[in-house]
Amino acid sequence: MKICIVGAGALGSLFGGLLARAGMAVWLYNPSNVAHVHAIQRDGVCIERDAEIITVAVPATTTPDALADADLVGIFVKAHQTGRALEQIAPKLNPRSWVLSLQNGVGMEAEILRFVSPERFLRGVTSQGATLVGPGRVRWAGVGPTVLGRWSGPPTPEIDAIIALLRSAGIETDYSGEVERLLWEKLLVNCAINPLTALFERSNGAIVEDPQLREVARAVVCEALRVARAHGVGLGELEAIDRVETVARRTAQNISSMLQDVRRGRPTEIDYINGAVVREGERLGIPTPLNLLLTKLIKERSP
Ligand code: KPL
Repeated sequence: MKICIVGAGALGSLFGGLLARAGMAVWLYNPSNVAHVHAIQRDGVCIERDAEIITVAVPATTTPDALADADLVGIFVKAHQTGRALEQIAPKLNPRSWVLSLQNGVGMEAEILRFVSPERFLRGVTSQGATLVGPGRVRWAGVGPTVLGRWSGPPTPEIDAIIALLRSAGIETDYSGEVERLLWEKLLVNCAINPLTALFERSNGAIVEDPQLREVARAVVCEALRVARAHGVGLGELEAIDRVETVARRTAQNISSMLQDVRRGRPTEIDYINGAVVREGERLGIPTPLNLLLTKLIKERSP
């Protein structure tokens, strides 16, 4: 199976590197971070985990040609870059390829579905934590489950094969028939961890270690949960809080993707995370003042 990773940044390079290490034919595509691509071409992807360093040779490229005969295309660009990335790859995209998005947030699916049939679209979530620490170098800062489902249609043996190959690469992966619920459950995690770690410049562990941040995070989760219930999330408040805090503990050393973006002066995914909760809350008539406040504060801090 040939796999092409679109948007090989921290998480994309981690997934691509692990799949290549397990013997898959993987291509990493990143048209904007040329230094990262050149470092991978020269030295391979370097995955740092605690004291261990895994170096894997993977072809990397700034052009989308490798997509033409890919069996699986992984979309790892930031949520707000989805439309542009899909426009760039569309001429090369093979209609028979499976397209998998494990992106944070909700709302970018429409951009993917402009070019990909809903039957070939796999959407999921991952709690793996990764940070780009330099060109070609990724810190694998947290291990967590990956769950994916088919946007439209029943599971197929091909999807089972994709899950099996992710597992064989050491990426714990399961299938879900309830993609929307899955996305909103993960959104609860990102709603609390991402903006608070970005605003207070803390690693994920602060969400459980700092009593004040913990209290605010819990209030943000409970507020977002009222909106998430309309999307199939059946968790009680304590369960939702527990999910968020478990991820914060498991990725305690990780710098959230939003803090990484703020530090680099890049746009964040806030419109697809807390901003999505606010928009859905407005539509449903559910007030979301905390999520609105966090959205505004993050926008003050990023371009
Ligand atoms: O998804 C993440 C992110 O940083 O965007 C978590 C799970 C919070 C890991 O850092």
